[in-house]
Amino acid sequence: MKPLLITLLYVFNAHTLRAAVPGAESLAKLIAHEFDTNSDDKLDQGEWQNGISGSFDKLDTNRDGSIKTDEVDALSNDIAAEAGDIGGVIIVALIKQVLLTLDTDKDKAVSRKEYDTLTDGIFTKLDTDKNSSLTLAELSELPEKILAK
Ligand SMILES: [Ca+2]
Ligand SMILES: [Ca+2]
Ligand SMILES: [Ca+2]
Repeated sequence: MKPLLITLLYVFNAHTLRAAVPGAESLAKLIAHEFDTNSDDKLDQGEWQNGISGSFDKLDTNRDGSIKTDEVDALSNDIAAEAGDIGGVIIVALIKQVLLTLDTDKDKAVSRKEYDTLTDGIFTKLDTDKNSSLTLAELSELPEKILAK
């Protein structure tokens, strides 16, 4: 009896974790809104690359060539204006979490080079149906796919 219950709990937990990275959908909408230059509700590889590249400059508010978490905090108001107050808080937390995983040399700042790893592998990883474009649903997997690394 006990092992079965534990197994069920484990499966349930694993499922819940998988399904709910808080803010993932709001973040996906924000990214789509920023990156989707031809407004077809999908991101092709070019839109993704330009978007990622442009978002580095946006996040690097003091223009010193690296992103620190307090720079993300400084964008809280802008993000909240886009996603609502609660959505904003969750998205800011999520972006910081993603940035931490990109900081491979652990100097508490994300350099352009570290950030660029988002461009290279992630598009392919997110494009689950391999049609070279990302839907909102595919984009919602972003935090999970990065954080699960
Ligand atoms: Ca598009
Ligand atoms: Ca770093
Ligand atoms: Ca796709």
